[in-house]
Amino acid sequence: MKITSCFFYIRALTLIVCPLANHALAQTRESPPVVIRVAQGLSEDSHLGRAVTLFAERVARDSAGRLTVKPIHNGQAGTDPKAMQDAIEGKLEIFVGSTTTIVPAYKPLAIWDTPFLFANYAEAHAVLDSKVGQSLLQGVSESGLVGLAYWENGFRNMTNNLRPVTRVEDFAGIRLRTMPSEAAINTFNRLGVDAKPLQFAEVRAALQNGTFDGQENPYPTIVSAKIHEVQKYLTVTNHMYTPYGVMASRKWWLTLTAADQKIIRDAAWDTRLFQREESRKAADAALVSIKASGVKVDELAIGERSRISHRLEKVNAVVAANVGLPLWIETHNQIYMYRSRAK
Ligand code: TK8
Repeated sequence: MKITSCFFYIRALTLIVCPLANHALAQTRESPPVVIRVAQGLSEDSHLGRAVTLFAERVARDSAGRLTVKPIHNGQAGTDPKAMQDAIEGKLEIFVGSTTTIVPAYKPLAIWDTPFLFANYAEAHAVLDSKVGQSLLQGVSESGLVGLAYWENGFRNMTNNLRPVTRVEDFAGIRLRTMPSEAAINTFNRLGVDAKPLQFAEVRAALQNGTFDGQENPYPTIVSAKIHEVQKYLTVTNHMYTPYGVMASRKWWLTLTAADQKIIRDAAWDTRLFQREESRKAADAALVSIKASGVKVDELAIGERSRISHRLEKVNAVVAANVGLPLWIETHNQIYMYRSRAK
């Protein structure tokens, strides 16, 4: 090969390769491939597990495969507080947990622990997605987490091994596991229960070995953790609606480009509709499974719900003080507005 033609080849090669290499470099600099671990406490086939799968597909699609979601199901990333702490420290990218379990990191979220706050699913969804719900979610960033969306754990119902509970008096002395939240503990203690917090992952064993007599959770969560297999009685109390918070690590979030943040935020937000729908269907199916497994399911006797609400007025006052009166009032205004429109 002559020197001149050799030079020509090298020159041609540089012209082709250099722009490609530069382009790849620019891409890497702006938006490197990202792995997003998403930890959640229920099984892979639960409504929550399937929602995380959908979220993963959506993120992969919208980022052309550059952002990869790696779900961690069944609490395999550790207890809820551990996963939350890891997210705060930047050791985990996203944590999906009951807002109640996030209260220790961001107190105002305790507003959602108000007993009997929501009358039905539609009302809960409307208020959570309203201005007051969303600005609360934005406030979470003070805690080291970034709130992306509210998904649904659902209306909670009480189970136990001691006796059927249909009247206020029946709650007496039941050793009940609650979530680690002041409002949850106060609610049940006011009803005469001996309420103590315990990590969700340990609930089944604690019921089985008799450390606790009962617990309270939405139907699909009970079934996902096989809690119904170690419980005799369930009362349809619907005493609290717990949202799930889809929470990103703020430390990690701030390393992302605005475009990637948008892809992830939009995917979490849009997935809420699928997740809530699946959660509702799962609640119906789970109740059937719970009954089929031999658990006796009771309703509260007529008039008992208002007796219970009356007993819980002091709990409301504590929640209002903890979250601040403006948030308390704004939330209740939003609920009343929704109710008057829904009529
Ligand atoms: C799942 C928890 C759980 C919660 C609880 O990780 O602790 O009782 O209801 O569902 O979020």
